[in-house]
Amino acid sequence: PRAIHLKDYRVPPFLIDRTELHFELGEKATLVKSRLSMRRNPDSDEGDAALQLHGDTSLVLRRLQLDGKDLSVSDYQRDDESLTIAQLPDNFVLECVTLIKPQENTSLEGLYKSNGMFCTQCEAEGFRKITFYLDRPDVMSVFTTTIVANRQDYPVLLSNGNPVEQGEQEDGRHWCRWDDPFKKPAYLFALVAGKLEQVDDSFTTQSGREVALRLFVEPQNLDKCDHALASLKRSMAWDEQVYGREYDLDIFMIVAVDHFNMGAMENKGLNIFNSSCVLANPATTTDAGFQRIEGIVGHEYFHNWSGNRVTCRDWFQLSLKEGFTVFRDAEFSADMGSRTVKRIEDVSLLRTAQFAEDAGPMAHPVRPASYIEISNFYTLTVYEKGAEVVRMIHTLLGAEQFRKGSDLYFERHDGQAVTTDDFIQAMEDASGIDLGQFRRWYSQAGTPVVEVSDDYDAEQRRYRLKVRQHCPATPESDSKQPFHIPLAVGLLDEQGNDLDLGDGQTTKILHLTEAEQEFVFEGIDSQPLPSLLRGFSAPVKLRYPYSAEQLVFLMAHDSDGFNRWDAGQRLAVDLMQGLISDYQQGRELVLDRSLVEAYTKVLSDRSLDPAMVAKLLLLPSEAYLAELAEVIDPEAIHLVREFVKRELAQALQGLLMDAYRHNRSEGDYQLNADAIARRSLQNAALSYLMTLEQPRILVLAQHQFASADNMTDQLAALSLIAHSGFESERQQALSEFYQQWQQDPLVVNQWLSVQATSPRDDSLTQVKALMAQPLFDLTNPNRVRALIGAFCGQNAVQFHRADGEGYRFLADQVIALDKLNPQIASRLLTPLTRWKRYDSRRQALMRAQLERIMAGELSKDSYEIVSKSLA
Ligand code: B3K
Ligand code: ZN
Repeated sequence: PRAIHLKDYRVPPFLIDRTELHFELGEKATLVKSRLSMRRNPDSDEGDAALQLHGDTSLVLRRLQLDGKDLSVSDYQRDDESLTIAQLPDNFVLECVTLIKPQENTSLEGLYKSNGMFCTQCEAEGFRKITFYLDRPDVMSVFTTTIVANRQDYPVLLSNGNPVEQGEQEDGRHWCRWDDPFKKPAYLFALVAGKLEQVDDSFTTQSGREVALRLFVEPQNLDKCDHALASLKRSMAWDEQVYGREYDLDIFMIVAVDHFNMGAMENKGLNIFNSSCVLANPATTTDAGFQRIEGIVGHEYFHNWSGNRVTCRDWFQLSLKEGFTVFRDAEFSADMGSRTVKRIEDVSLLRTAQFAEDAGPMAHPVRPASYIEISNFYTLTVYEKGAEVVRMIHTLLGAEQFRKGSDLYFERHDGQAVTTDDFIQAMEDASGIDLGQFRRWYSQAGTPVVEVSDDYDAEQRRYRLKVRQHCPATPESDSKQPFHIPLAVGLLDEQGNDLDLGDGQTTKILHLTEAEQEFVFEGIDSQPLPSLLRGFSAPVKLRYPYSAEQLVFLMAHDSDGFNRWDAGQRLAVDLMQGLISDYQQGRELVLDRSLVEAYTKVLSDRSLDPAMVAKLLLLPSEAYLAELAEVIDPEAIHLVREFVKRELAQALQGLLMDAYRHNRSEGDYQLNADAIARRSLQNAALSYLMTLEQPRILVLAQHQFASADNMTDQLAALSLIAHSGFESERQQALSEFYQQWQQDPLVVNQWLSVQATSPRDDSLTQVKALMAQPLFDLTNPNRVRALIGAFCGQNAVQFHRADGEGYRFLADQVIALDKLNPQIASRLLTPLTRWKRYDSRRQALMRAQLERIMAGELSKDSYEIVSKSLA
């Protein structure tokens, strides 16, 4: 497999003005007829270059016609990936008939079947599995799609745009034609055919146009549609208010499918969703699930402007649409719920998973410079770090100038395929602010480290911050230029009040642009305590030698909600790192009182939002502790975290019990911010209490499990009981839950994950046993993620068992899956790619499995990941 480089980009030599597609859907085979109105691109410098259409090996070419005349095999050349035709006129019509077999397509890319329904996934390069085409995002065309299928099995026939015509045939087949007036690249094409029910709604845009909203689901899911539709309407209103963006077609459709490689897809006017990211009701969906769905529905909807109306020139620019759209959906969620809680969740993900990616063998810039398989670059770096980069632009420009910039961007580039540089340029042009150095965030990989020290001169009433930045080497480059980092800073006085930093400002943005800089604050009456990187103003690792007392103080007083939480995290991390090394040295573990004191304050402070209390109580995750470790010791991390949790539970029993009782509501389920917050605190408290292994607490959990009227409470209780040492009770709860929910595949997935993430020593055996049951299906990515993904990715202590069986298990699964679904196989590999972070024994075991995978025949997807990991 060969790498593709950004520097080799050339404009397409041909354009496609019109694309007319005709699908004859069948059980044995599907015929795809295309009629492409093409011309040479006047902007191309490739002269009379041949036309090279993308086309997967699986396409069976039945007929090819140029301007109505048949072409014979000597008129074109075919290889594994393309079809080449030379000596073409400047304008022509190319017609092509291909035969494909969607029912055999387990890659879930291109046209495939899920539970008897036909559906498509074309991003990034799936359209070439449907027909021969210029399958690149800078070739934008107007599409008309006709779908013909048996009416009985496929009463619903959908594609992009507006339905314009339909009819019946004599043979029991019917057809429907769709017209999409907006030019789009092939990756936004979609087709769905199946026995689907629909729920209708509508939205009136700010200019008074009525848009029909339609959610299509399998009949058994009709009671799970309300939340997605309500989220969609909120998204549409939000994008009008915050970005001035109105929806453009008369109809917006969402389809839920069970077999899907990722969360959802923003196809023009016809979003296709993984059923797990759209279907919800209180009995089957947790609060986190509801919030996730709202965010994803928003994300896909927002793509209509940031992605579809303005799209990417090439796939190196992926973050142009993804980073920006994640930023948009995060702000949407922040506006719909608690801003601080949303920020805490996003930063937690970034600091654990994205920072780990940035420090691993697959590290790449937000705008990668090369790839072997683009599917491997739908990463936390492109999405989450990309969103942080857009957030920093927002910080540097301020809300008003940022809005001017986005307006200019959408206006200037509507209908175009552009680059991240075009985005920055629009921001610069609209605001007049220089983002020259800032652009390095797009081209340099790695997580910058920012080290801060300070001194205070009482006589001069002067406070100074010394700041140094550096960025560790990553595979693509050893030396990094300094980044432009907006560092948001506040200074607290002895009472914990913010100092005025000029003009009544209590938070100031310091512009770090050099490797070393000094910032001076004048007129400071006493030694202040700095609150640094407020709101996590840049995706960096911040170092400042805070003492435990200072952190406890910040936890109680910082006016920045994010930093209050982060002070608690720092305090806990410091203590736990000490305990991890105590454990490794065989010393007795003793928990320092500072954490107990801090948590006592948190639990006693009735003025705090319960959601915030729940977040403050959550100890740093094992994944975060691993990311911070020099050499990761999964066992020590797990045991120490459990120890700290138990010690805290012992010391705070009374307060935790109060928090549990006070926030628990039996019956009267509600889904609003207040109720969600209370449930989160209730379940956080129960999770601490369960570590005490007391029968009376077990009874509480069992009662909650049995009486719950919502999945949040039921699943929280199940997972605590299932991960406990109460043997018969855990088996009973697991089997009752399965009995109750076996008909609901999404809930069964949750049940699988609970077992896969159990820290008990028998969990690998359990996972294997579950895989052997008929309910498991290697061709269903949700099942694979729920069981194999959860075990390997979220159960560090068992995946990293000393005997290496976890690694062998993952390698076995990847080898089997790579033949069926390369995208899922290569995703699953992530935990093995981090082998360099472990002790030498584990390194050898992990490496051996990577080498075993490498020895077989591999997809491009897995080849890229494994070869880069071993390099
Ligand atoms: N754009 C899609 C992701 C497609 C992934 C293809 N391997 C979903 C999203 O980010 O909205
Ligand atoms: Zn997206």
